[in-house]
Amino acid sequence: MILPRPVSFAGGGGEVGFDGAVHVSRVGGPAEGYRLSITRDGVRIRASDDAGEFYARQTLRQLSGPAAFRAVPPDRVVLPVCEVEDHPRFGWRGVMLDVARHFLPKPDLLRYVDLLAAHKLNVLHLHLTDDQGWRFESLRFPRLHEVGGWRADSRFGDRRSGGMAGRPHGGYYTQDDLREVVAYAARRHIAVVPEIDVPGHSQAAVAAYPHLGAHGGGVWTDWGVNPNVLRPDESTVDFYRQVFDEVLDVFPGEVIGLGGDEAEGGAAEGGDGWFVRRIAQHLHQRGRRPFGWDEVLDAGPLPTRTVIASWRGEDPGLTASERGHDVVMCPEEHLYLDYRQSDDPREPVPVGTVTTLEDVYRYEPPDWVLGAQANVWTEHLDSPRRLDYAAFPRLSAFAEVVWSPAGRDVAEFRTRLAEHHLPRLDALGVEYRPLDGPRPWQELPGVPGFPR
Ligand code: TNX
Repeated sequence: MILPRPVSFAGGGGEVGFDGAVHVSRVGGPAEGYRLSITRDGVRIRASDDAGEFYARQTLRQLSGPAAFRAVPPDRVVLPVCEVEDHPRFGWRGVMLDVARHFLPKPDLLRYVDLLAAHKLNVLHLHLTDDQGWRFESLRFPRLHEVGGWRADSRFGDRRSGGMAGRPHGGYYTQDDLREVVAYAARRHIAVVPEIDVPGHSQAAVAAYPHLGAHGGGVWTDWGVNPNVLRPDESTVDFYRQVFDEVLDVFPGEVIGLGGDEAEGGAAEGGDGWFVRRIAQHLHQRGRRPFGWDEVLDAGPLPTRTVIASWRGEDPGLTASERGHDVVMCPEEHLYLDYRQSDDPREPVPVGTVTTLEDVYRYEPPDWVLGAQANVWTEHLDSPRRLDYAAFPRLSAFAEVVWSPAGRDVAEFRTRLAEHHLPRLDALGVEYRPLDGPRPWQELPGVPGFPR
């Protein structure tokens, strides 16, 4: 009944009333771990650390019934007498939200932090910049958010369709907004990892400051891989060092993303990857760990502490590990939540390959990685309702992949999800994809996709 499934659960039979009183203590044990004892004498949490206590309380909330997930939970609930022992399998249990392609307003972002916490996920990777939008307020270079923060139009559905949506899109977070998100997440034991994508996926920045690019152009209104990359010279590196210094000021966490994906042609002065190497060195010198998509492995030698996100399957992750890097797995064939959830023709804006709930659940990360993350790209997710549909319940399956011991049973998971977890998502108001397909208003007939 608990999700993600704990390491062990022993039901003692019977039930006890619970009014919120919990006896908490610290004991030695695995990081983020806890033991929850519900007996006739009361509720007791023995946790390894603060995170462990936090996760014990999440489990307690789950055992309290779906109403515990409402904005006003019941004062008194009935709990099963039981003993739960639990700790996560991986230390990086992440979700990447692409807030660049479509801006996610701050209240909705905070709601996602709560949803991650309820699933015992602990990394929120924010993809803050891309060709189609710049979402980070820069005090030094304000045109980045003022000009780069909005676009005149968007492609309607897949980029291979001829159509445009015919309306502008925009938004950005102030530095105060982002400090608030970081603090809100920290209270829920979630680290926020910002990403400023270089040297590709940068046309919003080039639109704001044309000297950064070779070709100029406005904030991009198309989707896809854009050959218009940053100009590979010292002055552009210097500009970005200043931008990253502002980012470091807002995000105190160790890991800072520099993107590095799909930079066709490379920003290459003295070889491909020159730009990525310079930025990685800068972050390293400032005491942080650079974090890049697996293409950065072609950039030449990077600081060993650089963390690699392996998205083109797991092989790049293996290469990275051989070079001494820590690896976060996010293979697109399992963990791209923008990809369609079935081959049902009613599936809204069907892009990518079929990635069912079961496909996500069956992903088995190797033991030697830091962890894994699910990536939610938002070209076709232009509202929180669309985001909910794409993310859930696949993100619930993912939470179990990164938390629970290996050797899981898909059929058992599906039953537990349907009987116990979907009612919690209902109570939270998450507009997930029902297991048997979209509700009529979740379909988007006429918006062209590109199923692979
Ligand atoms: C590839 S994965 C991208 C994104 C797109 C995504 C669409 C990666 C590092 N780059 O720019 O949004 O595919 O699925």
